[in-house]
Amino acid sequence: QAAFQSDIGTLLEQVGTGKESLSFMKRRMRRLAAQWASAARRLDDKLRRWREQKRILVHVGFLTEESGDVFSPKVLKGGPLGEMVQWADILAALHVLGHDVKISVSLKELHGFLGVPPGRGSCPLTGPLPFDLIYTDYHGLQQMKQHMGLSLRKHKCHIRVIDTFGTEPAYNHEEYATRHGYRTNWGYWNLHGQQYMTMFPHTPDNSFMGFVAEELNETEKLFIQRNKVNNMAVVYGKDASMWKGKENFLAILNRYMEIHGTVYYETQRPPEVPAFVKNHGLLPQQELQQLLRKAKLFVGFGFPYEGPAPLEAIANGCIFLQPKFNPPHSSLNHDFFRGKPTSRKVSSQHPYAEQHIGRPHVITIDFNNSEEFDATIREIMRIDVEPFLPYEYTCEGMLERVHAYIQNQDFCSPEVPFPPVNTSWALLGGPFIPLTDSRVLSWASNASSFPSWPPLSALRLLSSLQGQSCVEACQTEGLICEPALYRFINIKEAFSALEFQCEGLESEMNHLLPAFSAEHAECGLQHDPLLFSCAGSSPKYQRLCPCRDYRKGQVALCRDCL
Ligand code: U2F
Repeated sequence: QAAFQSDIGTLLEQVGTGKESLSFMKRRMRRLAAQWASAARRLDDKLRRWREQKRILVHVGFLTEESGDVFSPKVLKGGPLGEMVQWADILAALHVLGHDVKISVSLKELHGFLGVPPGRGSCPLTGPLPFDLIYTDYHGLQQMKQHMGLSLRKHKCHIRVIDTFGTEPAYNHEEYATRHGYRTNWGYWNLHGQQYMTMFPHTPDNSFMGFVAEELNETEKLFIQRNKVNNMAVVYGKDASMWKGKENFLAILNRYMEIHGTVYYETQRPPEVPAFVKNHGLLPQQELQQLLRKAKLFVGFGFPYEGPAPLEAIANGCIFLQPKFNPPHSSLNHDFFRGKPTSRKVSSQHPYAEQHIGRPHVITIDFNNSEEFDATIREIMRIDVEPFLPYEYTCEGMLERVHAYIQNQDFCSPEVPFPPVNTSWALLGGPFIPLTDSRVLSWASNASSFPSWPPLSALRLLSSLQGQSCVEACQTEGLICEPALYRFINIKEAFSALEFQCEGLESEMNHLLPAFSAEHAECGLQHDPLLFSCAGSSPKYQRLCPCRDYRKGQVALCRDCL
């Protein structure tokens, strides 16, 4: 049985020393320890149930010397910290949930934990896997392939890949990606899409892992609001390159506000940062939080994309002002995303902040329009906001979500067989098919004897418009697309239930299927479950979409998912 543990002493010992990245992670764990402990108590009270203790290996591939570890030397020099924030929080969550966690940041440790004899690095693991779950990243996956050889195929259902920006099914399916131009340096592992775990809930095709931000109690919130400096702005960007070419906005901002920055510099102020900016240099996380508590505005100039800092700023009562991207940035038109295994369209610097939080905490505007930028700064100085942190980014929210994944996600059991075809969906009609309905389908009761998570009762069947993805179709009904439920709607009866008249019915490998093609009244079923995908659209298709509800502030979980 897994018992919540609030003492993180043994975790800190395990994390090891000798790299700035590890020291950064340990400082963060210590700083948030009390917050994790009180969240654990609250979740324990809420769940009150037996939880199986899992044997978990965490192999952080990008921090291994063998992968080149380009991150560690830049920790104190303005390099990316978002990944370290996330790994520190994953480790803390797994530990606090009471699992048996082992940590590896080198190939030697990986071999040791997997029981591969020293010096026989590329020898396949022959015995049973000594872990129930392995959390790693793309680098780690590659290392495991090289060093576990063929046995990786046998054990891969136990693997979870921490993948910041996400991997869409079309890129993950090796054969399909190769044939249809979705091959990248990263994808093609033929995993189940939900084995990839992202930093933000980018696409429901992947699982949302996330991280946490600092929480404030009511007294702290009041204190912060009282002490806000109305004309103080902090610019987002710890590397000087992020400020390049932004003189125009800085000049406008400087008309109204005192501008602060936390840009790394060695001996001299970087030329990209004008003299009127009060640059603090790169700050320790705790001191950055203090600065954000005073500031009214946190302003992004377009890079870095989708980092943790805007959530920290909003949690500390700042308004986050950021540029809208029109056209959106993606792997098709922007270098940063090029080669990443996703076609996701990034509509602003921080789409989560834009879409899931929004005004008054987040203001997203066209930065090409100087007048609008000027007017927005003046507006910001007039409005008051309260500190805000979405539940899914609190320690309790992260523990709840990770607990639910660990106890329920299962990529090792055989797939539920597709339902029999002699069922009568047409009886039900209406835009949704509530499978809890008393006229519940014969196959559904049959299928429900197979474990499903999210439960089948959460399924709501919808069709998309032509050119619309299932992500969007579900969203327009206040629901979320749930790829785990595709297998229940990949049947011809689902078409008649939605009143599509099929002239023909084909089963194909195409990540947009199941779908209806109006031109020839063709109904297409998905041939390969690995290609079930919420993302993707075509003007040719009206897609069939398995939607579900979600908990307020916890989009990863349906109402009956806990
Ligand atoms: C993102 O990585 P970044 O590290 O650039 O993301 P940020 O949002 O800037 O900040 C990450 C953390 O850095 C901390 C801050 C955040 O938790 O508290 N920090 C700090 O300690 N001291 C400072 O002076 C300033 C910030 C993203 F997370 C990555 O996944 C991407 O690879 C990267 C590029 O898009 O952006």
